[in-house]
Amino acid sequence: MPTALVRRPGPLLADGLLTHLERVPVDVDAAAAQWQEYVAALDANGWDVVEVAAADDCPDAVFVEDAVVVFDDLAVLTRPGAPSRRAEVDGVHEAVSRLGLDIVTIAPPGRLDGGDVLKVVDADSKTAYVGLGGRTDTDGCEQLARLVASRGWSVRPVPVRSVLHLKSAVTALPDGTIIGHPDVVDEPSAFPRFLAMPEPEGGHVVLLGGDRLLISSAAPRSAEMLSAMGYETIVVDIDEFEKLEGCVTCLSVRVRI
Ligand code: CIR
Repeated sequence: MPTALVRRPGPLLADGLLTHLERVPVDVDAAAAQWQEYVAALDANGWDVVEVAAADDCPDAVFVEDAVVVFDDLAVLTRPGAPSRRAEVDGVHEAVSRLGLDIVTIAPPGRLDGGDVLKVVDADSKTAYVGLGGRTDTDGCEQLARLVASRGWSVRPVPVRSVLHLKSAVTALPDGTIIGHPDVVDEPSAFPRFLAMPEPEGGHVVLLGGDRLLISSAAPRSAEMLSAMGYETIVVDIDEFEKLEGCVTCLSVRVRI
C-alpha cells in the first residue's frame, strides 16, 4: 500500500508565513477539521497515512511537502528557503527514516522547498521541474539534480514569480499533462504539454492512483472539466490552508515504494 506522510496543524497555524496574499483570520479549529477530512480522503483512497510528529512551535509545519521530496526510494530532505521553516525538517527526517528510505540532504547555502519540485513520470523519462525565483535557488536546484541523477531523474529549472511555489501554479495529470491557470503560470512554454484550467486552485491536484484526483472545493469548474475528461475527482475543502498559501499537494508527501 502506498504511504502518505502528513503532519497535523498546530496551535500557531494562523501565524503561518504569507508572501503573495494579505493576512486574513484563520480558524484553527476549522483547519483541524479540514485536515481530518483531507486525511480521511487519502485513507479512503487506499493510502496508508503516517503522521510525522507534530511540530507545534512551527506554524507552517502542516505543509509537510516542503520539508522532503521523495524520488522512488530516495528521500531528499530540503533546506527550506524561509529560515523560520528549517526546524520542521528534523521530525520529517525521523519519519522517513522509519519508512526505510535512503536519505540525502540539501546542504547550506542551497535553498529548496518541496513545493517547488514537480515530478512527472512518462513512459521513457522521469523529470523533476524545479521552480526558481521564490523559496528555491539555483544552488538548491543544482544539488537536487546531482542527488537524483543516480535514480534516473533529470531536473529542469522553471521560473516562478506570480505565486509562492511552482506547485502553487502547476501540477501534472497522470498522463504527464501539466495543468495550471494561465494567470499564475509564468512560463507555460516550459512544459511540453500544458492545459489551462479555469481556476487557479484547479491547477492543484494530488494523484490518488488510477484516474482519481484530489482537488480543492475552490475549483468547481476545474473539477467538472477533469470529470468530463474521464477522471474521478475527490473534492476537499481546505480553505483555511489556502488562506496561508497552501494547497492540496502541500498537506502530504506521497511515497510509492
Ligand atoms: C509558507 O509560506 O511557507 C506557508 N504559509 C505555505 C506553504 C505552502 N506549501 C506549499 O504549497 N508547498
